[in-house]
Amino acid sequence: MDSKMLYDIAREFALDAEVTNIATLGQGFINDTYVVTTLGSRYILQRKNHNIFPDVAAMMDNIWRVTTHLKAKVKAAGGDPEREVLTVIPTKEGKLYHRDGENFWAVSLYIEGSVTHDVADTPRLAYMGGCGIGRFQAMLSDFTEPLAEVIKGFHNIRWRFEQWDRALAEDRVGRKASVAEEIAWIESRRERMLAFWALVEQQVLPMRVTHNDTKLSNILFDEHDEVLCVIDLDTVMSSTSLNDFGDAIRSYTNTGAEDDEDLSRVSMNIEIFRHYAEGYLSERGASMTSSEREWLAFSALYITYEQVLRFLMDYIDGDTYYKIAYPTHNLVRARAQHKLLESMEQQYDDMKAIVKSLL
Ligand code: GN1
Ligand code: MG
Repeated sequence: MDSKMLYDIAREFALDAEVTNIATLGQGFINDTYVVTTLGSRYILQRKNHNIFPDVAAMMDNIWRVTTHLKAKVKAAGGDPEREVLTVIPTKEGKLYHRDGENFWAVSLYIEGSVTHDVADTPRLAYMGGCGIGRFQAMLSDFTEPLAEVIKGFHNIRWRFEQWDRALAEDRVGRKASVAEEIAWIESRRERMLAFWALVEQQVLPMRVTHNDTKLSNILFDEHDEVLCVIDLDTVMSSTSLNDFGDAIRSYTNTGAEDDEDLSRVSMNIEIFRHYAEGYLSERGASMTSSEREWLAFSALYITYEQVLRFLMDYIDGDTYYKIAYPTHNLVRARAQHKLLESMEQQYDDMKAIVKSLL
C-alpha cells in the first residue's frame, strides 16, 4: 500500500495530532494492519477485509456498542477504560469507519506497553487466557440487545449441515469418493451436535455476546503479564458464549499443530484444559446459568467437530475458503482436528468432572 495513500486515510480520522509515521504490523490473514504514530500517540489502522465481512458498517456498530458497554463497566470498577478496553477512533465526520473506493478502514487506540503471546505453553498462560475471556464475557453478561450477524451462521451447525449437504451433493471437484471414511466421522455425530444446537435455538442456552476468535494472541497483557484487554472484536456477535470457551480449548490444549501430519502428536492436554477452565470460571462462573455450566465442557467437542466439518467441506468444495499451502492441506487439517476431537471424547468424563469441581 502506497504510503501517501495511507497518510491520507489516517488523516480522515479524529487523531490527536499530526501523523509522523506509519508502519506495517504483523501479517494477519484477514485484515491489513498498520501502526500510525502522531506527535502525541499511537494508533492501529486496519483495512477490514470486505470479502469476509460484507457489512463493515454493521460490524463497526457491533464493536462500538460492545466497547461502550465494557468501558462503562471498567470505569464503574475503578479501572482504566483506555487500557482495559479497545477504543474505536471515529473519523472527523463522526463515522466508525472510512470508505475509500473498495476499501474499508478503521482506527483504534494503540495500547502502550502491551504484549501478546502466541502459544499457551504454560499453565499460567492458559489460566490467564481463561481469565481474560471470562472477564470479557462476565462484563457483557448483562448485554442483551441483539448484535448484527457479521458472518452468517458462524457456529450454527444446522447452517453448516446445509452447506455440507450441498457440498456433498455437488461434489464439485470429484473428491467425495476419496474421503468416505472422513465423511462418516461427520455423519456419525450429526445428531449429537444438532441436539446441542437445539438448546441454543430453544434458548435453554441463552444468547450472549460472543467474541468468536478466542485464541491467546487476541489478548493483550501488560508488562507484568496480567491481562489488559481482549482485542480483535471483528467477529463479536450474539450466540451462545460457550463456543468461545470451546474454541479456546480447541486452540490452547492441542499438543500438536492444527494441521499436524503426524497424528501421534495430536491430543488434548487436560492440564491446559484444567488451567484455562479455572481462570475462565473464576471470572465467569458466577454469571453462568445452570445449563451453561452443564454444557461447558461439551462446547469444546462441538467446536472441534465443527472445525473438522469446515476443513473437510472446504477440501470437498475445492479449497475455496481457507488459504492452503499444499493441495491436501484442508484434508490434513480435518484429520488432525478429528484426532483432537477423539482425544476430547476419550477425556470427556474427566473434563466434566474438572468443570464440576471448579464451580
Ligand atoms: C479462521 O484466520 P483465523 O485463525 O482468525 C476462522 C476460524 C477458524 C480458524 C481455523 C472468520 O480464523 O473460524 O476456527 O480459521 N475464521 C473465520 O484456523 O472463518
Ligand atoms: Mg481474527
